[in-house]
Amino acid sequence: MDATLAGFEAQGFAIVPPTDRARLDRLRTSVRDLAYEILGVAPGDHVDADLDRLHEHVEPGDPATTFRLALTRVMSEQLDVGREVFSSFESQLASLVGVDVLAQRVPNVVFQPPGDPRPTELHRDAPANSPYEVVVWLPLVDCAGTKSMYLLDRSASSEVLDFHRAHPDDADGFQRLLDERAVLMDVPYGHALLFWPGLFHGSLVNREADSRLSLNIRFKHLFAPLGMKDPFRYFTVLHTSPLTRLGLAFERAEG
Ligand SMILES: O=C(O)CCC(=O)C(=O)O
Ligand SMILES: [Fe+2]
Repeated sequence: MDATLAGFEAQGFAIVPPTDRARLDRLRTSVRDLAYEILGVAPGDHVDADLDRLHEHVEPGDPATTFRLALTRVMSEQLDVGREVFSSFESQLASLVGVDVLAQRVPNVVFQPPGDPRPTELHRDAPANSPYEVVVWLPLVDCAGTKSMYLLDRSASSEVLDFHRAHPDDADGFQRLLDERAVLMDVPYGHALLFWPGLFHGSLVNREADSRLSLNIRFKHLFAPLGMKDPFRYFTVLHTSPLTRLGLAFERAEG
């Protein structure tokens, strides 16, 4: 197994460097180009600064949401984000989901300009998503503090769930426990946070000086149990092994 995944099973997450940094850099530059095309602004010479300063061209609130949705659409039309992300982190992702891989068809784009009033509420992705998926949370700028996302590791996620089940009406106690256990992830650009969908996570209002632009996209083994999402709309087949292709052809022929 890839050594950078040490701790993934115990904690439910790992922050890992890419297998192919050049590929990740090309993806980020393409996203910057598409973002600036949507805004009708000429990009500068530094991709980091262009993305960190997106808030200079987009207001928080509704305009930020409109921009995010437009960027999601052009990215899914013009880029093969699933393939680029999988290849950029291939050594870790193949260790987790194997070589018969489904990729989320349309990645989620998160844009959090400073002060944006709509952070991500506390949630966990499973059971709506399958607990056999891995989430790749990919910052396109350096993310730390309130510009990032908070996560509760495996034991903290179990603890808050147990607390909620034992004291369903104690909202203050729940919030106190959450504040104690949630950790804002420090994920510099050039890394990805890989996490298991059973972990609780969310974000706060971005109180830092710069914008957050991040993607999140899920991968699973073709034959692992599904969650509640329609597999044919939500996922696309990214890769199959020669053996799997023989098996699928056999099943089709045997009807
Ligand atoms: O980036 C965020 O604020 C939330 C992302 C999220 O919920 C996810 O990746 O599953
Ligand atoms: Fe999530």
